[in-house]
Amino acid sequence: MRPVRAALSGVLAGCASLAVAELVSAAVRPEAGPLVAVGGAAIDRTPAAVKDWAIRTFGADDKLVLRLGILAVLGLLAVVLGLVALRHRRAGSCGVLLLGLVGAAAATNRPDSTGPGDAVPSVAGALAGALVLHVLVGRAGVPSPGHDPAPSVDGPQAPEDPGPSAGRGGWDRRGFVAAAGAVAAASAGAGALGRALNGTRARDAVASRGRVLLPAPDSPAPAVPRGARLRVPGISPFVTANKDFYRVDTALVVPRVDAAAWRLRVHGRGVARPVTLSFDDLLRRGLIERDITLTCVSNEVGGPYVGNARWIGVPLADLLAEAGVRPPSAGGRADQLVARSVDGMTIGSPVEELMDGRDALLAVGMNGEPLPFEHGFPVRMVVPGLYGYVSACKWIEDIELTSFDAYDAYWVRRKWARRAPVRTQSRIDTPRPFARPEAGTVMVAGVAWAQHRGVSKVEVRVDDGPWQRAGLAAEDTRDTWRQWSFPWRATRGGHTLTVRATDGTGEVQTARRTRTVPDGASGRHSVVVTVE
Ligand SMILES: Nc1nc2c(c(=O)[nH]1)N[C@H]1C(S)=C(S)[C@@H](COP(=O)(O)O)O[C@H]1N2
Ligand SMILES: [Mo]
Repeated sequence: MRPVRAALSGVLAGCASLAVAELVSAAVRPEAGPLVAVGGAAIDRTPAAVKDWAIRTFGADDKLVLRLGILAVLGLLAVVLGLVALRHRRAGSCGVLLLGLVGAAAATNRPDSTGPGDAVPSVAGALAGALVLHVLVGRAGVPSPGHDPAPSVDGPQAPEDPGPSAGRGGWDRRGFVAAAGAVAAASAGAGALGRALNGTRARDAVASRGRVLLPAPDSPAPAVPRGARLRVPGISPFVTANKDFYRVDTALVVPRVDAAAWRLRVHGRGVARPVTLSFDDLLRRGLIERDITLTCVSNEVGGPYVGNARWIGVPLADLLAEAGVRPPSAGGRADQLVARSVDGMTIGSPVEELMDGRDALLAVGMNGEPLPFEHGFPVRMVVPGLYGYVSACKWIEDIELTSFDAYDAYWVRRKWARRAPVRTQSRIDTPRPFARPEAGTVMVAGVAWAQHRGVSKVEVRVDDGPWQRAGLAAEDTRDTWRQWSFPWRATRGGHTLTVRATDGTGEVQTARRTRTVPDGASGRHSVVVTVE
């Protein structure tokens, strides 16, 4: 039974480590905790293909899966270290300290690290874990002479080796159980306290969001034309509700930023008048309201990472112009704007497009409420026509003007393209793949998007038949998607439905299939159904 006790000692040491680290991270920074730091480092080091696969397979649960994975690995390591400690008590504790160093290295190397202090939670946790392992393994494995008269009664036994017969009385059962129980209770207490303390920071942010009153926009969005919404069951709603809006980011813990303490700095090349703005400064600038469809470059053909919302925000181009920034075509010295978030994300956008008259926004509102935390509270960028990874920085706190030659942002360092306008795409929402509709008229319907160029036509093809024009819902703006529908006279048997869109410039959506890396998937969406 000694190995079981040793393994248990290892796991308890692991729990004590994490609990102490959580508690100490409340005093340092919640983001400096080892789980968050190691998870973040893992996300940053994951190859694009694996990340894409994770997003595809686990969707919004990808981060939960990562956390559980890290915990599983840690649990395994804890068991191994417990067993090691049984033979070499010091080596086990050294192993725990080494793991602590890994956590410390991850925490101090995070892009949002504020300095060497970020190592403290991991180091403190490791010290606690090493001590716990040392003490517990001592109790689990070594007979305590004072309590153990057994060897002399049962027969000749080496005192170093209690052996099976000495098992019952050969180790300090009561001592071990008491120590293990104390460690478990203390860990639970420290962990809970740490969580609660970390939670109070979030509470300031939640309170600040609760206090936000969005002013009425100086330039409201025109009402969505009545004909923009089709009444077809199964079609994506024209406006995506905040709770249904896709979420793609690298944040293992959603940043909770206190709007009262938030500042945005605008500086860099060609910025004649650098500024730092508070949240209230932004709200005072006069807001505009626009419907804009946002798309992720990781969206597969037919995929779910696209959504349409009504945003409220400050026109970014005006702010840049006031700071003295000129677009490259007007002699400006910077062709890239790098937006930085509170969690260290960097997103690079072309200055030319940001200032070409489109509604590039520093958004503060989404569908009539302050930005949800998941979508970037208090402020994020939204730019019509550019994929999110080159335009839509959430939790933004810094804007630096530079050049594409001088700086590669986060995703560009990971093989994604520097510039990435949204590709023309169309999606069949209904019928669903492998549906079994009845013969007769079946409504085929979905959405099509080509932000900032607009969608001028959608066509549907049944099997290898001719392309047939679908009915297009009215256009809201060329920055939003358009619903479409096609009443199909469905005949019995298996059929393949394919869709293609034409953008506002007359260009037809290509049939050429490409992967999402480096600048967005192309190709046409098909759905196979069996008509009964
Ligand atoms: N700070 C930060 N901003 C970010 C990201 C991120 O990982 N971190 N991801 C970007 C990507 S890839 C996309 S597609 C959009 C998604 O915005 P949403 O999650 O609000 O839909 O946010 C962008 N902004
Ligand atoms: Mo994205």
